[in-house]
Amino acid sequence: MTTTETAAGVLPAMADVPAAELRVAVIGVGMMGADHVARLHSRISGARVVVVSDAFTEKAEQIAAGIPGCRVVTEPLAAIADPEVDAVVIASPGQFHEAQVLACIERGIPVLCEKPLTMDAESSLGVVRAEDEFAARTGRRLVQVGFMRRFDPEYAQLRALITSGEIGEPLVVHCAHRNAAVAPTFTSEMMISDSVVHEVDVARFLLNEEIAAVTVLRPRATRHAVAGQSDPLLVVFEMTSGRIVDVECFVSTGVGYEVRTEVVAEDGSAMIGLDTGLVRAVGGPAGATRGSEIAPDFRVRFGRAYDIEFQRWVDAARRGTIDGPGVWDGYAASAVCTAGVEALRSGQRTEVRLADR
Ligand code: ISE
Repeated sequence: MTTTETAAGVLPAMADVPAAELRVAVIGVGMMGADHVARLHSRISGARVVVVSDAFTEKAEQIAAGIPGCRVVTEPLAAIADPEVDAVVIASPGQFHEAQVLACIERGIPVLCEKPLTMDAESSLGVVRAEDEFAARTGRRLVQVGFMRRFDPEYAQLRALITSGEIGEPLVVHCAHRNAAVAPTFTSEMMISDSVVHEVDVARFLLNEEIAAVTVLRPRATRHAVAGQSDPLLVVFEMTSGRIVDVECFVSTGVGYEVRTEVVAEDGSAMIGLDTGLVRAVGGPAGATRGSEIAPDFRVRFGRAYDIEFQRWVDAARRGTIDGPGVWDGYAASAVCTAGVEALRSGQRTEVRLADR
């Protein structure tokens, strides 16, 4: 087997990828989209960004100017319809995802859509049905949802450990999801739909089952919380088998980006996210200390996960399909977040309403 050298390490190359490079349109070049353009341009093989699209034309033009052969198509649906585009990355604001993803399915081209898949469970289910209909006709899946943690080597290792049976049956999962700071417009509802949504996917990914009910507790708020918002939150997922996942979500810690996950099982436990990369010992006026750095944000903490995610998506897209979480995962996450926001508002345990698969 041949291999591909990327920033993510040495990845196996797909044996049957076509020779032609994948021509990608990136819709939305804000913080995340711009990061993805840079990634596709400099670290991912087999693809090039040919179109960028953004409501802020100036930003799009500035990004396109740095990529040879890349042009701006301001209207996102025109970018998706462009005959020179083979695949699409959607990093636009969530309220535009539904129409953009449906346009990709309509054209039959692979798409990697950042979360959320759509803004609510009902519209996400509509996307599931549209892609199911395409898959029934062609045997191919087209929509991958950007839950990048599944590609993080630590999460992959944790899942492999659980699957191996070495620590026995998982019983409880403890998660911490901390951001140093958020925009003043970030509400407690967004803590569920924008932040805890990652733990929703992690819980489903690690335990391989659905979430049945959600409860949200509001501990005493930090004085650094966005005015009027509850921060931190404690979110409890009841899995269908009775396992429990708890998530401390705290988005104004003032410290750094910390994401920890500990699985407690019948014959042992395992934890990831300790940020113990390089441990340095230094002297100083207050005495010697030993410590390591904490990533400032998710682009750094999950940089490698994004690279792996993109390389695998490009390899699959060149074969006309996807390789990662799909529409059902996006829909399930929307359904759990809908229940989570309801639980936050009511203070009550709220059951997740999930359609039949
Ligand atoms: C952001 O949208 C993300 O996806 C990050 O991973 C998360 O940590 C952050 O809280 C969200 O706002």
